Amino acid sequence: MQPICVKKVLLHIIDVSLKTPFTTSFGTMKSKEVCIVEVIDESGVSGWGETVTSNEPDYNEETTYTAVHMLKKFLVPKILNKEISHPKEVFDMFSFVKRNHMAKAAIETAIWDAFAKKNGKPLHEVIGGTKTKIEVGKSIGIQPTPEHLVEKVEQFLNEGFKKIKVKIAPGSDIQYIHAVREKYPSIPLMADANSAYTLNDVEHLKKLDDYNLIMIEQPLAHDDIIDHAVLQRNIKTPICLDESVYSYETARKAIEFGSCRIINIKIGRVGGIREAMRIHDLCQSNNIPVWCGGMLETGVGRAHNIQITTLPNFTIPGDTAPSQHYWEEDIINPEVTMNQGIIEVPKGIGIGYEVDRNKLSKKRIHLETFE
Ligand code: OSB
Ligand code: MG
Repeated sequence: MQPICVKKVLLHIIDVSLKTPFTTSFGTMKSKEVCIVEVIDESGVSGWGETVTSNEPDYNEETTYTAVHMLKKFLVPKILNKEISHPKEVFDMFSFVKRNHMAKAAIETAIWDAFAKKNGKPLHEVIGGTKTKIEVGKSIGIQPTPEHLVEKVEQFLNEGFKKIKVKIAPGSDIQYIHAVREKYPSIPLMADANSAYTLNDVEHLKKLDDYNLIMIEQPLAHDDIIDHAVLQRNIKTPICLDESVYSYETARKAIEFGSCRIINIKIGRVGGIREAMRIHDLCQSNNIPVWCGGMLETGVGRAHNIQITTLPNFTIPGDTAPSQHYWEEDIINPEVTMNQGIIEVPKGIGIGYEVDRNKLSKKRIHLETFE
């Protein structure tokens, strides 16, 4: 495979508004600024990545502007004009920067895209993914009442989604899950707490064991694996970790400790495709199923999510819903579409979707160029 040398990097900071505000245990998001990273190599090929951050440091410590700062000051200078023989080297090139995984992943994923395009291959082929279709679930934010939630669940089941994920928080949990289960006793159903509980809530969380959930995602602190291991010994529902598995090492420790039985892999949270693949392989050899989480991405981040989900141990439907669920108009062509809960993996080179430069520039509030 041909190496790649990035000659130019563009940071397109765009402002996007969700069609429907999304409420989690940490708040409601209506719109956000994100940074779309474009890398251009010496032959003029563009590769694309996305910071998957939002305006607030509420999911983890990063925000769009901390990511932009890290990119400008440290990450872009590190890769500019360097010959990179394979994008799997980029993760280690960034090891001089602690954490800031979403900033790193934004540019690392762009380099993977450019490398795949330069070598005339779809990205999933470069990473060894084999699926041609992927199954999709729907993540539903906290609703005003359980009745509102049941209505949404009905709508999404009718659209064909293969899994329903319900956001929960203290005060909006058992009664919501109860209402959904009463109407739908056997659908694949799970809850995501986004770190809203503590070990003081063990007795309360035990009540979820009555609802045959496929998992509860990140019930305890965003950076914890110890208390999760204690909780897992006390509840039957499998725990899935999201926030607190931010690296291969945290995945290894969580598995060894028994802190979870399932892992949600997000490319941004772990610092890029290379690390996401290592976590995928580790989970596979430990019989820990994985699925691809979402961060309400635009089409660029979503396209990468689709590509990584082609790896074989992504056996649970991911949160990679179609573009029209998030945006009036996405920034890629074609938009991501779904048929009865299935997305066809695009056959085109790189991420398989084209960035629409008109739509990108309409939403752009700031552009920075480095060469
Ligand atoms: O915890 O998975 C999460 C959205 C923003 C931040 C964190 C999470 C989420 C979602 C939405 O659940 C997933 C999506 O549809 O993109
Ligand atoms: Mg989550």
